[in-house]
Formats: sequence, C-alpha cells, structure tokens
Amino acid sequence: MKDILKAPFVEEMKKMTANMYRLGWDERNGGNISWMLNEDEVAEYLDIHSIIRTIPIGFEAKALAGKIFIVTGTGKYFKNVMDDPETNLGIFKIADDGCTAELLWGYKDGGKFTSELPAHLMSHMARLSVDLDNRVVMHTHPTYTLAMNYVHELDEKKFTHTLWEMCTECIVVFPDGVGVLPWMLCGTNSIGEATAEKMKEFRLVIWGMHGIYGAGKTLDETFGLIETVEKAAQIYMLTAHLPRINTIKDSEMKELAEYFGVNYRKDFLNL
Ligand code: 2HA
Ligand code: ZN
Repeated sequence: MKDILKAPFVEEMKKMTANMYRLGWDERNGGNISWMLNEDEVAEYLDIHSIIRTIPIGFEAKALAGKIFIVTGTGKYFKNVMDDPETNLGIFKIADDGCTAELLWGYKDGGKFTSELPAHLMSHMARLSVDLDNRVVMHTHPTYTLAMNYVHELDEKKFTHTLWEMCTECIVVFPDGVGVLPWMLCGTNSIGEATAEKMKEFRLVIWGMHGIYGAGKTLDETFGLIETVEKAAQIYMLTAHLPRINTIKDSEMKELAEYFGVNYRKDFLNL
C-alpha cells in the first residue's frame, strides 16, 4: 500500500486549500471542497473495504452509492489542512443505502464532513446528470464577489452581464453564466436542493451575501471558474463608484463567444 499522505489527491487538496486561504477567501472555517475520486486510484493507498466508522449523511444520495469522495471537515480551517490533512480532511464511500458515509481515512479527531455536504452531494448529482465528467464541487467566500452582492442586483442575467463586461475572458470562461440564489440559511437540505437545481444550468452559483459554489472536472478548473468571477467582481468594485467611460459592448461579447466557439447564454446579452 502506498503512503496516503503522498497521494496526488491529498497533495492537491493541501495546495488548493492553502492557496484559497492565502487569497483571503476562506477565513476561519469558511469554505469547503468535495472531490469524487477514482476508486482504483484510492485503492492504491487505502483498503477501500476497511471502514473506520459510519456517519449518517442526513438525506438520500442514492445516485452516488459506491462513490468515493475526499471532503474538507466541518469546523475545520483551510489554513490548517497543509500541516494536518488527516484531521482536516476525510475520505469516505457512500454506502449502498445512499444515506451513510463509510469513513476510510481522515477526520482523525472524531470529526466529520462539512456541514454543507447536502449542497455538495446534491450539486454533484445535478452536475453529473448534465456532465458525466464532473468531479469537483467547491464553496468559498471570495471577497470582491461577496462585496458585489451588497451593491449589485441579485439577478442572474444582470449579475452575469456585469461580470462579463468586466474582463474580456469572462464570457469565454463561463459562457453558461452565473446562477444566483437569494440569502438562505446555510448548512440545510433546502439550500442544497436550491443549489442543485441551479447546478443543472450553471457551473457557478452565488449564494446571496454568503459566497459562491463552483463545479468542474478538476480542482484547477473549478478554482479557475471562481477565480475569474472574483477578478471580474474586483474590477467592478474598483470602478462601480466612478463614471463609466468605456465598456465591452454586447456585440463584442457575442464576437468573442463566437470566435472561441463557446455555447453562451444568448438571453443574457441585450442584442
Ligand atoms: O463551512 O462556509 O457555508 C463553512 C461555510 C459554511
Ligand atoms: Zn460558506
């Protein structure tokens, strides 16, 4: 058996959480990440039939039965994952009943997965229903995106349009736009269900006055989506109080999307 602490998926989680912490997006226990792993790869590091303990999930995720996830722990700080991954992360398999997590590694202090597991697993199911290659769901509190929530209308079309106007790359990176939820109580099945509903349409979902969810094939791709939104939100917040003299026109955004061959939300442009 190879050393789990040297597994690429543990290494990547360490680097990603440290990076996000340093960006100032994941204060205290803010943020959480879930990543569906390849069973054969995990089996090189762990006996996938040796269950440390079982943890109730709190809802039914039948479509994910048998799938293995690495997930950040509840109450744990991104800042601390690098030095102690075995306490701050866990790897578990979803049992056949779809309602139980079978812990294979981690949460060493008796802890468990993030309180946002409903939003994560429901989002995995929603994304997989439209993209079989989706593997990652990431939640974080990016500073400028959050700031923008307080001064910009929380309307999907308007929010996306403003972001697209802020950087030339935006419509190419997230042509599907950004879904927006109003402020809702976090950590609940209800916000999980609402997020998953949006995830059928969008890879990015704003949680009003809380943060953002992203989904993608890899950690890097998912981070890149959120990072691009955050950059656009930063430009917005640096300019929103100043007279706007120039902008990227809708006709230019259309030109970009067509040149790069992306399937964009045509109804989000005013043409
Ligand atoms: O896990 O970010 O939404 C801490 C949070 C809750
Ligand atoms: Zn949060």
